[in-house]
Amino acid sequence: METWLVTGGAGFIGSNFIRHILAQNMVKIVNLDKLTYAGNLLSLSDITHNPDYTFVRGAIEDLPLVQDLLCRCRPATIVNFAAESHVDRSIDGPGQFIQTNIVGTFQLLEAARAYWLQAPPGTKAAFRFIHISTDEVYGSLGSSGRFSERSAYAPNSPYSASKAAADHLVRAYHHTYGLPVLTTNCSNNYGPFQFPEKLIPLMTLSAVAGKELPVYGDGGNARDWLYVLDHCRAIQAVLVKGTPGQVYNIGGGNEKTNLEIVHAVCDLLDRLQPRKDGHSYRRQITFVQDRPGHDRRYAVDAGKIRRELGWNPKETFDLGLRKTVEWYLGNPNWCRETLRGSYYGERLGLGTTA
Ligand code: NAD
Ligand code: TDX
Repeated sequence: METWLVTGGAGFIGSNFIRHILAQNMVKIVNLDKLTYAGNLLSLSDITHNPDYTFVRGAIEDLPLVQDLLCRCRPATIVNFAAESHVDRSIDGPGQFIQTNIVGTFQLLEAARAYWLQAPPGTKAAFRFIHISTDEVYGSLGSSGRFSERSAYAPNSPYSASKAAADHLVRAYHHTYGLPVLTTNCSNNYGPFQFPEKLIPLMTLSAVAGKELPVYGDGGNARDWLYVLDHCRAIQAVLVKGTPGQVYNIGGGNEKTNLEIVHAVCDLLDRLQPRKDGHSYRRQITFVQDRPGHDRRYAVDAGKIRRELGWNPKETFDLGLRKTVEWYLGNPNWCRETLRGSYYGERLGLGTTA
């Protein structure tokens, strides 16, 4: 059985990806994660004792550690999820985003290059480095159009700029050294195990806690939402069938304004766990100061991955959102433990802290 090294596997998408892959009983997974506030081993508690799974605590920018790990586990593939991922936090403190997303990706590429160069011919030919990135690198759209793989990079937040820099490094390692890399640029994910600082889990938990539901600006900013398992399936398709050096955009074709999302969450909660006073959770919606530099609209053209790799999203938004909201209601222990000591639903990203 071959081994895949997954970085950032204790986070939202990484933990879903590891569970999805291990269920297929065809590879061993080594998960390298620093366990920042966003990483939580509880998200993997059901697979901790799986003999095909190993956890290593460490940072992707720790070159000696990564070199040693590659030497010991001889992975066929590296999947790089590790990142600082929250736009609001990047506005308050960009430094960690530069460190992890840029320097970290660079160090991981360096370790991968050295490992790949001295690998035996069979391993060398089959090796893949897959870098998980975001549609936010393309900047903001007007009222029409979608991002394709040919769209120019125009990142607007420190988060998206750091992801863009990492994407360029990954690209350069293919162009210059021939490292067999693949990059995916995906739209907003939703689903179980997402840290409750992001829109959907934050609104769900704040609503049932009787708190305000802070909608930035006029609530008209639009995102293209994709269920996390559909993203995981897309990544696997890129790993198995993608062409090294290529970029694949991934999106749900499911564009919604933030206000539509918050309304949908409130309406679901009205059915699943009605407020005691009989009013709708929509009463708790509050329009608050906008996010600085807030991108107005993202929409992804996923035609290339559909055509070339045969991937299509399987989840409908209505069912995916219902599963997600039910999961948060049904896992109060995970929510409590994940948030403990690190985040209490407070407003982030006004850029007022230095
Ligand atoms: P997340 O914040 O939930 O998880 C990130 C994980 O990386 C955490 O477990 C954290 O502990 C770990 N980590 C952070 N710094 C590290 C370091 N230096 N070394 C090792 N591990 C480190 O993020 P996510 O939402 O799961 O996103 C995963 C990846 O997918 C990111 O690269 C992100 O940019 C990208 N992405 C996310 C979305 C989305 O909607 N969430 C969409 C497109 C792309
Ligand atoms: O309280 C809120 N109120 C609100 O109106 C929060 C937390 C967010 N918003 C808005 C801002 C965005 O327009 O909702 C939208 C979604 O916000 P986030 O959940 O913070 O996600 P976003 O900024 O779109 O970025 C996400 O998708 C792309 C991920 O965090 C990134 O890692 C990914 O690359």
